[in-house]
Amino acid sequence: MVEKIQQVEQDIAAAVVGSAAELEAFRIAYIGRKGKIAALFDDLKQVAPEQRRQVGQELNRLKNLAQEKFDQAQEQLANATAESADTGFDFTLPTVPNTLGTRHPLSLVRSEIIRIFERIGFNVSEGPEMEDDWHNFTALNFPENHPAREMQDTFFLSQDRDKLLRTHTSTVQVRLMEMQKPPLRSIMPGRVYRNEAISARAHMVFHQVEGLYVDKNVSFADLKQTLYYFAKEMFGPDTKVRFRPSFFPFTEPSAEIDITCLICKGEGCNICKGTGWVEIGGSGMVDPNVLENCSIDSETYSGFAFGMGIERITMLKYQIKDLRLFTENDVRFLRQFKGIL
Ligand code: 2NL
Repeated sequence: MVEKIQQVEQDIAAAVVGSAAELEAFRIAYIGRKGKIAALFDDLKQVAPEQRRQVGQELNRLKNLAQEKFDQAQEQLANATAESADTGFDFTLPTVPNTLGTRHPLSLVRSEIIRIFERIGFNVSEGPEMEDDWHNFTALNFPENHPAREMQDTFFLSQDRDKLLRTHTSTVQVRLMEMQKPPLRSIMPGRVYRNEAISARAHMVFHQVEGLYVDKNVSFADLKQTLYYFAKEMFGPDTKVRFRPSFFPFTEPSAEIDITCLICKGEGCNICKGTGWVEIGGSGMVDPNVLENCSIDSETYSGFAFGMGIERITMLKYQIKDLRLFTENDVRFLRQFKGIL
């Protein structure tokens, strides 16, 4: 019996278990229920009782030896398989970061303006950027050869000056009034063009939003309340609004719209030049001549209109000091608007 145990121990030490097949053969030969060690345990019954304890201990030692060899070989084999499964990818490399883009601040503010006006029943209208004299000037009550036409620094596209790049989005309001009859409640955001030198405060391409409300009995009180509501929604509930008398060819009476300076809260700073107020746009009651030019009866209907610069509102809201940042596409600027919808 002792000799048999020694023989099996030598066989185990000599066994080659380098492959999955060899390992399985080893398991069946030594560890399995029909293997050599199990057979030796069966033989234990025939051993003389006074030796049985010692032989039993030897057999247990042999059993553990076989199991250890099996476990070690199995682990080595598993590691070797993982290494050889080479896919050509290096899974230890860092990942390429999937960076989200950001919306342009002008686009953010444009959307916010639309949302604010949509809540009080305004829809959005759009029109062409290349216009004619009628929609940009004549229908809007600009007299022929009037200096106001020169003041707009128009980019003309034709010799006869009848093709031009729109200088305001009022052109869309004219088209709307020509095509649809009151009640009309619409805002017109869009790109406009003026032949000006580029600086921190001016650009030849910029964005406007104009609004128009035409119906029976529309009054200046409606205009004021609409713009109060807009200013509080856009700039915060503490914002105050004031109207200053002004002149536009297409409105009568006309008023410029100021809000309390967001930077100093009305105390006076360099943004508001010490006045505590900043201008955000112009407004007024639509001139009856403009309504008639668009075949709307000015005896029955009245309306108000307003216009604001989207760049100006964005600069005030986000405290941006130079207009040129909007067109330079410097990602250090653009990335600051991350996560804002
Ligand atoms: C400004 C001033 C304004 C309007 C735009 C308008 C349009 C029609 C009739 C009457 Cl069709 N008015 N638009 C009225 C007053 C002011 O814009 O400073 N914009 C940046």
